Amino acid sequence: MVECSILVLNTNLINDFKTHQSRYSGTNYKIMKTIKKIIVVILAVIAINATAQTEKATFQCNFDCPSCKEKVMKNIPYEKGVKSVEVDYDNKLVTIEYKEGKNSPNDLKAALVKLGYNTQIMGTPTSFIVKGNCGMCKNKIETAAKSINGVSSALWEAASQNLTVVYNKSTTEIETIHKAIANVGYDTDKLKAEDEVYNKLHSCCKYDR
Ligand SMILES: [Cu+2]
Repeated sequence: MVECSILVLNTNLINDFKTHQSRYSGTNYKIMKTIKKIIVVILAVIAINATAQTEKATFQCNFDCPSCKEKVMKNIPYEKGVKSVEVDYDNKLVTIEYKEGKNSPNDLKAALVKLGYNTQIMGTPTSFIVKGNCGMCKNKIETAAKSINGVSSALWEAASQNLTVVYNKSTTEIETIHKAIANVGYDTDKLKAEDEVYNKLHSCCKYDR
């Protein structure tokens, strides 16, 4: 009789375990499914962030001592969407790279003002190749670029053939800047100067083409 009841109890225990086990594995399955969904969402967010366009903006600030640079480098990276900060102390320029849609030149300007600087938005910095040889070329290339309304700075380097312009996107288009440079005889990586204009260049300025 006693043995019999133990046997019944055991059978009950086994059945109980079986039902629990199936219930647990059901729960596990649901958890796994949820985890999978979460992972897919996380991966999607990472992918979106990785492909998010970045934008650059350059600002002029009234720096008066080298610690200004440190202050900007220390604080601006904490602003929304900021990916990198460069300070050109000599020219009192700050260039900030940020994720498009996460921040704006106006908000970044406000952040610099909050740090105590009188700040002007210069525009978007862009670099492209312009062919040339000497100091005379440099002068003509930079002057042509700066003659366009909305271009706040232009710097050409003979060694790298690289021109960096800072321009206001709402005032001018990059194509206009290329055109102005080609018009004075210099080939850019997007636009070739007319042969007629190139031929009129000073002999020392006739770059290889
Ligand atoms: Cu030249």
